[in-house]
Amino acid sequence: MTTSVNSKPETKLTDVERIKTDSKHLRGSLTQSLLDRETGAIATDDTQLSKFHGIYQQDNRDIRAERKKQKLEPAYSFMIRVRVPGGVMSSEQWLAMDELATTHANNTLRITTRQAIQFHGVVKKNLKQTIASINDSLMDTIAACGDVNRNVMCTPNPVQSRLHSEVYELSAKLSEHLTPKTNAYHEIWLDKKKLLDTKSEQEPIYGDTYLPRKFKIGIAIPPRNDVDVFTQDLGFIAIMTEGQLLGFNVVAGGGMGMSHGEPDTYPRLASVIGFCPPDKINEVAEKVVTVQRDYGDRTNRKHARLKYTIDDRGLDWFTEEVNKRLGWTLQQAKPYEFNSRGDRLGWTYGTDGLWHLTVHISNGRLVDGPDGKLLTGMRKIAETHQGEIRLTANQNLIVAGIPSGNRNAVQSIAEAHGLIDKQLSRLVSNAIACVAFPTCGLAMAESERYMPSLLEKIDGLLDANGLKNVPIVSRMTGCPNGCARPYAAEIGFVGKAPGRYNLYLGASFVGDRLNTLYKENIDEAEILESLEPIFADYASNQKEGERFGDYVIRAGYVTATANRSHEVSNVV
Ligand code: SRM
Ligand code: SF4
Repeated sequence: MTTSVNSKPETKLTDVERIKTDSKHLRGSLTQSLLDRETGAIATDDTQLSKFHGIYQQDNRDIRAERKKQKLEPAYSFMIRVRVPGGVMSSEQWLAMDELATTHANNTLRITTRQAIQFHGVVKKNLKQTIASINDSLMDTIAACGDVNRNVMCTPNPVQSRLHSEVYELSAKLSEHLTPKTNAYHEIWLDKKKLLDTKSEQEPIYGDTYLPRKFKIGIAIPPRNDVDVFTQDLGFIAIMTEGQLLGFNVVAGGGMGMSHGEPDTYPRLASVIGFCPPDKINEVAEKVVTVQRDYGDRTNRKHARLKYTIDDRGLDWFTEEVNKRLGWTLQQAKPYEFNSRGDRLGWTYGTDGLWHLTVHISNGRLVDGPDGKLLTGMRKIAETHQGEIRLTANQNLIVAGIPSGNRNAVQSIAEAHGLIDKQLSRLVSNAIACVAFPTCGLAMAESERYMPSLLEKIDGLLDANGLKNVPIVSRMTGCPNGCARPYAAEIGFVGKAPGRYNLYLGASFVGDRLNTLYKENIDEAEILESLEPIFADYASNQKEGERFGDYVIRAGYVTATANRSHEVSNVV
């Protein structure tokens, strides 16, 4: 937080707070902006409000300089994020998304790191129609972005299918409970009747100015921590006894975002604050949200996430405040154990007697390209498949609930369209990357478009050291915001400038320890030079079953970072 001359904390609210306050519950001048045919953009204030409706204004950065030279406005288009609570959708819904991808977007569908779907490249004149079509398929985009609770994540575990459906139902209800109640979305995008008196409209949980910043919830079903529960503002860890759901451990204060060179910003893993019964998760989430609503920093957006509220005031204060608002006390957390974060690719047989096929999608981008006709393949599967399509936190897809009789048909389509790749390395199957160029306005380096070629080279090094079958969690982002949760990766690459990355090492395999900065601002040659001797050392000196992330700490390449990491090189 900045301080003024008299040393009192700066209390001036951020401009986004003004925009929210003046917006009449997120209406702003969005309707007028959509009608303005002079420009492909929307009004500046509306670019903040559109996020609450799941819409980001972007421009194609590949051609930004050229357009400027030609004195043209940037090539504006919009990214639309569709909420998919728990990542579960029907085949019909998949087909509806596919149709929009090919009619209004850039012929791709993007599975996000939070189990949602993104369209890129939608131009202003098609925005309203696209949102209306999304709603026709019983999906929506409200609260997919903005200072509210985002898509609620949930382990889409196909093996423990009965438990999954119980926990999934809870995550869907939680998502609904925390959805903003404003009528603005329906008025602007769906032409529903306008409320004449917006003053009497209530946002019972958020209040008129919503939250100070984005808020994220994930629910993990051990032994898998695919949702990276400790990176969430609020996480729930399902606790089972003899296959029955007993309740959830509650964790709070996770978050990845930081800024280069600003040590007051940092990634943090969530702290365990207690346990609650299954029927109490909405109540617990609501109280945590209201504590953050009332105490989060509205004067500095870089210091506005729950992790800073907790660190500024103390975990004990926070837990007490939540308990006070609940009117009862969270119980003591119960033991749990995680053993993985990646998806189990290929076929699994569920406790529901149905088959599930998990398909690897490189960095979540479904496109018809040289590596296969992924978009067409999934369309054909969805046309024949009656069950669900589930999106994973590792940007993959599960064709879920396939009766034995349909298994071969799905397998044939998947094979014919390059959706099943038997050659996939362990490194690649455990990797994720954020979008970055050309659409992300904050990207400093490539990510999604670059990571596959870098991984191929790293795989070469692993292979040369006999490590090709060792699973290692690696993640890349094009900037320090952390959209692919890179600070929770055993090997993390964070973009610093075109072609240059910070290299982080030493997070735990299961996601309960952050990594540490090992080398700063290095290019591809330096990345490979840095990793090669470490792999050789690991190959010769690892103890049985010792994970790469643990080894680099024991061998002294970096020191361990428990739950809060700074951008200070910690090489020992
Ligand atoms: Fe993110 C901003 C993409 C998950 C932390 N994120 C952005 C924007 C919208 C850029 C912008 O503000 O203009 C990116 C749009 C790129 C594009 O062209 O599509 C973007 N974030 C993504 C996605 C699509 C990455 C992906 O490859 O899948 C993910 C969408 C998730 C979803 O469905 O809701 C995505 N973003 C995350 C995650 C991971 C997570 O939530 O599990 C994080 C780290 C966790 C966290 O929030 O701390 C994350 N995104 C950020 C931040 C930093 C927030 C902070 O506290 O500092 C920003 C920048 C901001 O908010 O100012 C950001
Ligand atoms: Fe964009 Fe940075 Fe997020 Fe990547 S990590 S999508 S570059 S904001």
